Amino acid sequence: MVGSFIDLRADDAVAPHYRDPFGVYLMRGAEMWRLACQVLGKAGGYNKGRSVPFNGPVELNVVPWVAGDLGTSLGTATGAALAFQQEDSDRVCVCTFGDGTANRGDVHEAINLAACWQLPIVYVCQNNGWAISQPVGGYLAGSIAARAAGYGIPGERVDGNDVDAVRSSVAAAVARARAGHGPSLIEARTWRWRGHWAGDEQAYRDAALDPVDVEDPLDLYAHRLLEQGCADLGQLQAIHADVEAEVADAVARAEAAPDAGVDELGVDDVYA
Ligand SMILES: Cc1ncc(C[n+]2csc(CCOP(=O)(O)OP(=O)(O)O)c2C)c(N)n1
Repeated sequence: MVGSFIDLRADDAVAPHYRDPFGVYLMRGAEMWRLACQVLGKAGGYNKGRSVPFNGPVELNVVPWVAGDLGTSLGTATGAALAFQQEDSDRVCVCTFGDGTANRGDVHEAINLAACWQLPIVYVCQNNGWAISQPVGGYLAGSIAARAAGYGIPGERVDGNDVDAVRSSVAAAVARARAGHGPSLIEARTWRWRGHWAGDEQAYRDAALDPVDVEDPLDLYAHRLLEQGCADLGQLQAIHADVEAEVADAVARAEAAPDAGVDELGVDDVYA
């Protein structure tokens, strides 16, 4: 997620997979405590505590989630790219989605249209091996990156655990889109180490089948920083402690904030 979005301009659009929006909002300057308010149904959320909690401040150019219906976000993302093309601007859209989502019809329709119209968009599939309780082998026989050939666009598979690899692959595709050469499809291979949601007991999972040669992206990057002498262990531990304190503060502040009430149920933000 970080490698996909880190190099974009503020006026570029992002259309995040549902695991990504809060990270993207933070990268684009949103306040953590207000995002926590969104999860807790508090009036202080950018969405005023309304559903869907994924929707943050609109001015950050994060394509809003209009439904929890997976695959539809590729349609809105592709629409953003069409708007950029019609404006004659050099803005681009980067869209992330899962390997399960990749099999919705909407995904094919969106990418095909973007390819025909040479829209400025980069599609990044995060293939983490799972769709809730289903292992990827049960719903995907081929390769997502290889589908690109069928659309007539560039496709690439990258190590999704390596933030630098994702970053350079997305940067090349963004440069291409910005120059008017159309969309690309990137498949970032990773692994879902935890349950589908925080309380998922994962009774369906045989941990013995977890890959042994895959490193957690955060560990991999920490090791790289240490090896390259960019940071020492003490600095990395200090960053962890700072982040933990920041998250704890944000959650405590959100918990203490007022709940959304009748004032948040008005028609403002509904009609233009
Ligand atoms: C159209 C649709 N079908 C089913 C669901 C239920 N659902 C929610 S998350 C999910 C798994 C999606 O898997 P993937 O796209 O691989 O994303 P991941 O959870 O692995 O990040 C499913 C099937 C949904 N939200 N929308």
